[in-house]
Amino acid sequence: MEEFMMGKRIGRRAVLRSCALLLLPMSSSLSPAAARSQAQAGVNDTAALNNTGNMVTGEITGFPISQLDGFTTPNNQFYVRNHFAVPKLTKSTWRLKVEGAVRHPLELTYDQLLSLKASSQPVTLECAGNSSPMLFPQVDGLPAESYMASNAEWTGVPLAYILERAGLRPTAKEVMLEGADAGEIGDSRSPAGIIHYSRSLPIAKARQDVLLAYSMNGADLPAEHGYPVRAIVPGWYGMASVKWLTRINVVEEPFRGYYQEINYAYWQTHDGLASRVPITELEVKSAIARPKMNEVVARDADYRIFGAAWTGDSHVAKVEVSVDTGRTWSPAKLLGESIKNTWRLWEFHWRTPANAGRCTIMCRATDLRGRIQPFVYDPDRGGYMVSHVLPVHVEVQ
Ligand SMILES: Nc1nc2c(c(=O)[nH]1)N[C@H]1C(S)=C(S)[C@@H](COP(=O)(O)O)O[C@H]1N2
Ligand SMILES: [Mo]
Repeated sequence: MEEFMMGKRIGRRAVLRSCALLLLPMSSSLSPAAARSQAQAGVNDTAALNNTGNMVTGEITGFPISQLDGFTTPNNQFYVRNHFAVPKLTKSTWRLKVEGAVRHPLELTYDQLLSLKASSQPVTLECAGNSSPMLFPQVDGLPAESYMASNAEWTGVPLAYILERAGLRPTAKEVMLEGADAGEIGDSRSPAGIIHYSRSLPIAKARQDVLLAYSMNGADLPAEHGYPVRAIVPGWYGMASVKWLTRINVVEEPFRGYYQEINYAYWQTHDGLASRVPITELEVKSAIARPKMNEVVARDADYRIFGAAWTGDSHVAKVEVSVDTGRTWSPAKLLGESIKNTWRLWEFHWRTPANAGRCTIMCRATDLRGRIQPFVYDPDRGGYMVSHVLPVHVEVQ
């Protein structure tokens, strides 16, 4: 069937594509196999991503969440998710084109962007594929070491200002952001040729709080995080924050690109009709940084359980902890102040059991919109948006 659909383009590549389909029934940014080997290695594992042959060179590097100790993730620990090779861009040759349904198409240089009024804001990014290895019990524990979420202070120019200067036409519907990175994806659901990484935002979101960032924690963006300029879309999953941004295209129809509708999209069913919906806002979620999965803790001792919690377009209202496999829950202490679109650190002082044995710890966040983490995963999310309660098992000795 695959070969039939491919028409004339049957060959080695088509065969590889069929295999890839069999191996990857779910549309996940982090395939089970890739996630597993990446988590085991605990380091960059580009080879694991080449599951369709040798056409795509991506990178997945997690943040070792057990090392969480402050609000801000250092740049060299911030998780990395790239779909193609990092493009080699320079400040002097970088240009940002703004075109489409605008009155005044623009082409900005880096210096021009820097001359505009800047704003700074901490924003937590989480990849829509974060925690997807947790869906597979046989890899119990691995994601605790490799988290696809991190927090940084970003500085740049509000996208709203650029759109205002370009002058949106009344017909403008969405703002498509395109990266300089490109490649051939090579699965049966992708175009055959080379495509750029691109995502779109509704006009309202584009004008609300999106930043065209050139600085991360006070330094130039590192190459792998989008040097010299990237978008930061607060409160949305990471796929919206397009790196190596070089083109903004204001479109009059909903954008239906690969990373909009095929990848980073999921099924929603209304009235018995399932339709494909792009992933947007973050779900409410909490993570246990310590103890680590399968950590050995002393019995009858004080232990500080520590973690982070975040949500989209709201604030974390509370985090609860259970140390008895979900039977009883107690409030954790939320640390620092609540800053919108960033994670909130929390702690819970636990008196460990008097007797040795295995113990299951869970945490569960609720936001001010009343959203609470569920206990089960909705399979229509296709491996993305893994936000249900995830247990951590420890050995009491
Ligand atoms: N141009 C471009 N932008 C991109 C991506 C990409 O591959 N290319 N990956 C996206 C995804 S899926 C995520 S989760 C975030 C990751 O940002 P980070 O690598 O700085 O953590 O970037 C997003 N922006
Ligand atoms: Mo992502």
